[in-house]
Amino acid sequence: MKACFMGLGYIGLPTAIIAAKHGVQVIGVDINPKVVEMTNAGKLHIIEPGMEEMLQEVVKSGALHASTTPEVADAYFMVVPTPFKGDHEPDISYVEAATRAVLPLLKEGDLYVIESTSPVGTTDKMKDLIFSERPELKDKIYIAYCPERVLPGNVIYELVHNDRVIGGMNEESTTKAIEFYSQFVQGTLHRTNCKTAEMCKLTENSSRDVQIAFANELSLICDKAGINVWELINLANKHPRVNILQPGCGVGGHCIAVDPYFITSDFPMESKIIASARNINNYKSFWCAEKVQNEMLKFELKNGRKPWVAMMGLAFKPNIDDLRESPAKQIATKVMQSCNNAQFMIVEPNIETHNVFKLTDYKEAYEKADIIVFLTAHDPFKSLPYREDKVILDFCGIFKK
Ligand code: SAJ
Repeated sequence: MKACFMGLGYIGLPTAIIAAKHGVQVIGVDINPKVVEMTNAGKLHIIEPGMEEMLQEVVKSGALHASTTPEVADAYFMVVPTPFKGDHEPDISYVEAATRAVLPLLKEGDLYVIESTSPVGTTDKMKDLIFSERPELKDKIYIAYCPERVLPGNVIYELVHNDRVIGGMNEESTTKAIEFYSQFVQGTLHRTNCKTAEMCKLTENSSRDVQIAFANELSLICDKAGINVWELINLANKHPRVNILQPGCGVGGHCIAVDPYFITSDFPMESKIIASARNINNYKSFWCAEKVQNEMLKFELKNGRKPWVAMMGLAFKPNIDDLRESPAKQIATKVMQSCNNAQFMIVEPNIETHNVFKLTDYKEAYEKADIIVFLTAHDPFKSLPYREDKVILDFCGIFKK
């Protein structure tokens, strides 16, 4: 069995590597020649623990090779980005371009799968495109949608152990896709249709966004009411049927802050809670930035000098080194741009250097700063002692008590 993965990003590359490790002959395709070159040299261009060793193994054994152009295979996987265009409208042009690239190679009996997070109806659109260009393949190939659900940082485990939802354009397509994924997935493969599978992916991330928005809304209420939100949530969660998530400085990353817009854009009248959750989570970052600016002013008025401010954590979530789409980074940037005469120390223990920020060691910054702003709940911060003599803005629950 030969499989062609279109897109060697955060999902395409790990999936290609795991498939290759489980006996599939894999060709990985990316439009970026640098990515192709690095992959063929056994060098991982993404950040994922344990993945590089596995890449080297499959490149060395010949099970995986990368190229800028697709090759004839038995199964084709579209694992390309679906970004926004205009005002949060999903842009499926990469899925379409990848589909057009494999169109001439498709033959009877092949499997075509979309993994990219996609608006509802995308698989049907690609099916129509394929059959309009290659009408002789009608009823002769298998088409399915199968979203990924892996958590960055834990991809090797989750790619194999998570359950997956597989939605074919017909029963035969679902069965064919299940046959492929069962080569390396140990979790249960759940059957459905394309539209439900597309909506399922959007629902999972929107559900988490709504739950985080609830926690963030509580944090705003508690700030006004003088209640410790962390204690409150901990106590409420003692109820057997309550499970509130944690507030933070906003929602970042490439999925949870993005995917809900794929629903709100297509169903604006119906998706009230989903849209509102997006607004609350975006607003939380502005609110945090304003809090910092206010504390800086208060400090200056009280002490007659500009404060030293430590921004603790830049990554989009705890214990990773991924700064893309990070609310912590946005807040640090916004505050620094609006107050260029204050003294800032930027801390991110998971990276060594940054091309914009000069980084300071976390213990040194904590010692030296007058105002400490905890933006990302990295583990090392939790061992710092609470200091009454400093202004501490704990947006992510480092000192929950
Ligand atoms: N966050 C909070 N409070 C919480 C939990 C998270 O503020 O209680 C914030 C994080 O700090 C971060 C953001 O939410 O800024 C997103 O982090 P995350 O850990 O919730 O999720 P991601 O974006 O790393 O991965 C998600 C996962 N989806 C779900 O948990 C439903 C993952 O399983 C998906 O595969 C991934 O999106 C994806 O690619 O779609």
